[in-house]
Amino acid sequence: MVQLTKARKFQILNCLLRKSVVTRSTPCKYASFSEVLQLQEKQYTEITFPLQDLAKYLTPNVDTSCFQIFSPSHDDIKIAEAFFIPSRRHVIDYFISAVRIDHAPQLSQPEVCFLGRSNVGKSSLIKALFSLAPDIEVRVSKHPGYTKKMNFFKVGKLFTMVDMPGYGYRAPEDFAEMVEPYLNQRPNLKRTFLLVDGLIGLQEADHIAVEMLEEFGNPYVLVLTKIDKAPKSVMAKNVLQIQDFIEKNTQGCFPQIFPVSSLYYSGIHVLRCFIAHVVGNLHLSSKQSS
Ligand SMILES: Nc1nc2c(ncn2[C@@H]2O[C@H](COP(=O)(O)OP(=O)(O)O)[C@@H](O)[C@H]2O)c(=O)[nH]1
Ligand SMILES: [Mg+2]
Repeated sequence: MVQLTKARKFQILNCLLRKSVVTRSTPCKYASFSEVLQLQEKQYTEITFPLQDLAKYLTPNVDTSCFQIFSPSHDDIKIAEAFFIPSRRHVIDYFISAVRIDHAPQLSQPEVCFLGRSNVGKSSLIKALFSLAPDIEVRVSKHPGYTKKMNFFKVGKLFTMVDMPGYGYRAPEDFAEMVEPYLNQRPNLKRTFLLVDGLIGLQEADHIAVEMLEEFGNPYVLVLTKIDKAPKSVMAKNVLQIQDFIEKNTQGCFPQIFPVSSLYYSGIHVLRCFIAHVVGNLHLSSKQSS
């Protein structure tokens, strides 16, 4: 019988994993910030600063000071966007998948990961962030929540983005298998983006993820997904509830929530800017905390 080397087995495993559905980003009209800048103010604010847009749906006594902690200038957003545009010298592409933490590549670049329940919109968000690199392949499993793997994407030599396996009804077991060892052992992990469904808000499994991030002392950010599906009143209620939760129960969570729509690119430009900032590639023109 032919003996396979460890490297060859790993190569075959990766080939098998690549047999999931492959989707490519389709560049959308508003994928680039220069297009958004052409819009009327109302639409510009909706797409660029969805949280600030929401402020007008709240009663005047509501504290919105957390809405603008990270509020980059146009120049900051444009500079950050350049990191997400591929070129011959700055290759942005899918790198590798890993089904176990000891299969994860050892990388020295800073890393950010996207964590959340199955179907919350992790892969779609990564696709939207990479929409200026239309050739990139973002894999969406045929059976949501079935294939448990981490997908690594390289952004040139600058940083790595990781699409984490989704957790769901098997939440504690899913965490123990892969998410927990990754969060606990990844030395170059700079920030975890924990995705929460904008229509539903925080759920039981999200609370487990928050407890884990708090326990390990990992800095993290809450991202509210699919905001195009949520009526503004529902989103306002969820934003305020989550903000209250962050303030009262967390230490490592960034106080500002990032609402996004991967379909309409709302919140995507500012999120690119935040990522570029936390991985150390962007020094903002105005003083911001992160
Ligand atoms: N309307 C809307 N649908 C979204 C958005 N993001 C993701 N979806 C849909 O939600 C489903 C799950 O998305 P996916 O990215 O595969 O979730 P994942 O399992 O967390 O990676 C897919 O049908 C997406 O098309 C969004 O911003 N708006
Ligand atoms: Mg996915």
